[in-house]
Amino acid sequence: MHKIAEVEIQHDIMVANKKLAKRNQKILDKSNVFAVDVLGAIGSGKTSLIETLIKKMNLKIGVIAGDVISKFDANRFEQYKVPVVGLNTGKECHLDAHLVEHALEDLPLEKIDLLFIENVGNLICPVDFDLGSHIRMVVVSVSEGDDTVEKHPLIFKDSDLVVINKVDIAEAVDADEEKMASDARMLNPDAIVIKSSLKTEKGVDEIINVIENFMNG
Ligand SMILES: Nc1nc2c(ncn2[C@@H]2O[C@H](COP(=O)(O)OP(=O)(O)O)[C@@H](O)[C@H]2O)c(=O)[nH]1
Ligand SMILES: [Mg+2]
Repeated sequence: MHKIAEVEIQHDIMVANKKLAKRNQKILDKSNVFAVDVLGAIGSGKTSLIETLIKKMNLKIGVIAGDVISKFDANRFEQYKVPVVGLNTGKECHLDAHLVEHALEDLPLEKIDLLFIENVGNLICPVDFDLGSHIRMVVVSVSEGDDTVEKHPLIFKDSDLVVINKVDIAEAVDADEEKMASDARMLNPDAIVIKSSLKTEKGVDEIINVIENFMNG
């Protein structure tokens, strides 16, 4: 009995979140904002990648930065003078569409072409919570271990762009970046898989091209 009630509540939450996510996407579309949900473990390089893209992309960029507490990542983005809203999730391990709805109210959407939403760092909880973004980009670093992709199939099945990051240190951590890329391709043949290093900027132009192609439909 107890279990059935829990499952029902969970189901209701998911249905409500889906509805809000659809509404978020309508709000974004009305202002011609393309949104990317940026997923990945703590330390995989999500903030660093968004910072690199802010510097290199010739577009008006905005950011929603999810942090468990405080405004750690939001403060990092603020130095680039782009519109930023920091969201705190407290004990929750993912953003949800309701939190993002409030962040959208605080952003000057008319002045943004491309919105990055940095989700809370982990490869599990955010999967089921659609935020209303147009694509999902997952960043996984070689230092998480080259079995990380195959161990977390759902997030890779559900992402449009997979970035295998920190390839500059692959040898030092005995990781096979090719295995990670081929695991991702096997799990999701439709996803675009790019190997990157934010230290050498390997793969960054490719990531930019892919995001721009998605934006142009
Ligand atoms: N060597 C190397 N370090 C990286 C790379 N990308 C990010 N880092 C470092 O990894 C750490 C975590 O990066 P961060 O962007 O904060 O990760 P996040 O938690 O996913 O947002 C920082 O010290 C970055 O400088 C990379 O491609 N190569
Ligand atoms: Mg971060």
